[in-house]
Amino acid sequence: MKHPDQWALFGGTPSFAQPLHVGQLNLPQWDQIEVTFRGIFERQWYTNHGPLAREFDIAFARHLGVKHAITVNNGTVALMVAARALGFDQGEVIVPSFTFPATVQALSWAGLTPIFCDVSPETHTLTAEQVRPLITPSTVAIAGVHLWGQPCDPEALAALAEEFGLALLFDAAHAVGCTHHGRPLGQFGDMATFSFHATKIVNAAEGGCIATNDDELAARAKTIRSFHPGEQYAPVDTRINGKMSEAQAGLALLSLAELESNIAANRQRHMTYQQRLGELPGLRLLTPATHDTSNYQYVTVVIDGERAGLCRDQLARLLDAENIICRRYFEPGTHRLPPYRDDPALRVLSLPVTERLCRDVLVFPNGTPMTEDDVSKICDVVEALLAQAPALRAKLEQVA
Ligand code: T4K
Repeated sequence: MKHPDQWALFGGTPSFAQPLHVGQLNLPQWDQIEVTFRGIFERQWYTNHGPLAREFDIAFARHLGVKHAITVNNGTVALMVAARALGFDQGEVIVPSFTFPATVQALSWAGLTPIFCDVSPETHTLTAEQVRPLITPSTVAIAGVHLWGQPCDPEALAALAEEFGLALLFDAAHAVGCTHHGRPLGQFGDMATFSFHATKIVNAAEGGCIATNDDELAARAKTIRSFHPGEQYAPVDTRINGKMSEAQAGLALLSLAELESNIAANRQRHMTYQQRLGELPGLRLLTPATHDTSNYQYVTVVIDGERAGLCRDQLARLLDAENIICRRYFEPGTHRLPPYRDDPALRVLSLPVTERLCRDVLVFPNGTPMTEDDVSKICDVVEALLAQAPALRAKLEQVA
């Protein structure tokens, strides 16, 4: 084991020669990419609802078991299009702050007013009990997030939405390949949106999708997604260029074909993390409930600084220097970011679980390029750092 002076933050050699980033990229084989891209160049058809984009719409709808999958150019645009497709010009939407800012900003972009709600400390998602007291006559929708691929109380929120006549939207950006009681998460709510960003389990470099079983919502979303005259399926006021390109769709199709094997490999690494880090005092790794399945892309650890000996920020700083590039998702909470933090009403907002998670959550690297040895080595480093916590705390104060 390294002596406290030998850690990279204090001048030693980093444990990894190259940075190991949180979002390890799940990439298909180069020869498959070459064949797909040759086809695009030969057809000379690069975008505007080309054959690969149409094929991916069908393939992803089949994968989710929904009637419509409307693919777009990223997960943020998927949220924007879905929020517009709900058809409200104004109104309040209950949404978590503990999420990527895109979830909330998309609602604002659509003219809706986000009402921030706290989340469950166990799942990091909204619950019906937390949402109910925030419903007012101005509420038009609930926007839950299946954060880290964890189901966001789908049945209870659906019942609540029905009771009050509200729309229910799920941001499922993290949830490709995740199920709840055997059903893909894209099947819950009026609409669910997905991301195929490079760091996601299905990687189209950039990409997104709106999934729905509702023909009317699908017609509106498809029309909003494109200015193309052949793509008018419903009367809408505003449209946007949200089309998925052929290059994105080609990558998405290849990546979707590898989904199951990527999940299996992620799961194996996740288990190693769980066995090693889950045993350490003060560390809690999020794992799916027995009736759920995950894509295991996110290795999310909640750190109790008192019990662990090092708080999240101290550990992240030491790991960073070792070239283990974890991320403090999602800090600060969206309610503490512009434009929301400048809203006087939000200054008194109390979101205790959100504040704690923003302070304590650290997401570790995972994804296909990583080996089991990488994971073991990361766990060795974490274990060794925590074992030396008192000495390292003192040293950290000196380099502050
Ligand atoms: N809803 C939720 C709940 C989301 O988490 C997201 C996005 C969205 C909606 C919106 O979906 P998109 O519009 O993005 O499709 C990253 C991703 O950019 C973002 O997609 C994701 N969530 C978020 C959780 O993570 P950043 O700001 O952390 O990205 P970045 O560039 O720092 O990348 C993370 C790490 O991945 C880097 O340290 C290095 C590595 N990386 C990244 C890229 C882009 C690579 O190795 N190669 C690459 O090409 O947001």
